[in-house]
Amino acid sequence: MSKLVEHRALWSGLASQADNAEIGVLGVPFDNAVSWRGGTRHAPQRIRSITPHLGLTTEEGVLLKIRVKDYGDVETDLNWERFFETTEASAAEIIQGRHRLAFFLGGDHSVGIPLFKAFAKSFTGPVGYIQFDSHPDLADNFEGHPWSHANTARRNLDQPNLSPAHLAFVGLRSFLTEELDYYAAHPEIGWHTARSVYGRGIEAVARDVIRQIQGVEAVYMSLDIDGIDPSCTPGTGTPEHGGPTTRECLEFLRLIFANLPIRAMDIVEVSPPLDLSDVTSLAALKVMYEVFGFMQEKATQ
Ligand SMILES: [Mn+2]
Repeated sequence: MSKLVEHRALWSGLASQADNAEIGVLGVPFDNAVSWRGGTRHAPQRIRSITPHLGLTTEEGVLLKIRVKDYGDVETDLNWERFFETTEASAAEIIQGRHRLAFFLGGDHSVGIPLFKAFAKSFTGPVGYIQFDSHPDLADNFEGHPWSHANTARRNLDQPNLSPAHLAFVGLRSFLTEELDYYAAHPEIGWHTARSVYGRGIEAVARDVIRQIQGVEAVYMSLDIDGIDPSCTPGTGTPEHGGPTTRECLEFLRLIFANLPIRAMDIVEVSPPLDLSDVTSLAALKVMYEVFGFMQEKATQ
C-alpha cells in the first residue's frame, strides 16, 4: 500500500480493533430532544466520513500513533427510555474497558445524560464534570421533560458522586431564569461566561477550572459545539453569538487535558444539515485530533 492510500482510511488510519486501543469512540445519533432545529443525529457518520481525508498530525506537527477503537453507533430506537438505557450500557462498557479515554459523538446534548450516568457509576470516588457551552443546561424540566437537551447538567447532578463544587461551565451566554436561580443557590459551581473568557483570557479561566476540580477520581469533559462562536461553528441548532473561538476552545482543552484526569469526552450538537462546507464537523474533528495528541503526549510522560 502506498503512503498516499494509507491515510484514506477511517480515522486517518488510526482505527484499530485492539481492546486496549488508547481511545474508544461511540456515536450516539439521537436528536429527538432538541427544542428547535435538529439534524444532530447525522453528526457521527458525517464526522467519520471526513476522517479519511485528514492527515495524521496535530497542529504542532506531532505524528499521531494513538489507536482508536470505533464501536460504531448506538442503534436507533423509537422508545426514548430504552434508547437511553442502551446508550448507558454501551458507554459503560467503553468507559470500563482498557481505553485511556472514551470519546462520544452526539447527538443532541440530551445524550450526555445516559453517557454521564454510565461515567459516574464507573467510579467509586467523586468525579468532575466540565461543560464548554453557551448554555448551562440546568433546567429541572424543559418543555415538560426532565431529559431534554436543556436538562443535561441538572440531571448529571443527580449522580451522588458529582457535587456542584466539581461542576464547571465555560463560555456561558444564554440562560433560563431557573438556571440563574440554581446558580445563585449553588455559587460553588464554576461559572465562566463568554465575556469573562474575553476579558480575562482563556488561560486564566482554564487555571480556575483546574484549581476548582481537584480531589476527584476522574473528569468528564462535555463540548457542546454551540459553546464556540457561530462564526466558527454555524452548523448547530441554537447558535449564540459572542462566544469563544475554536482557537480558544483548543487552548482550554490543552490545559485541561494536561492537568486533570479526563477519562471521557463528548462533542454534541453538531448538525450537518445546518452546516456550511462541513466547517462545524471539521471543528469537531480538529478538536478530536488535538485531543488524541494530548492523550498521546500524556502516555509518553
Ligand atoms: Mn448549548
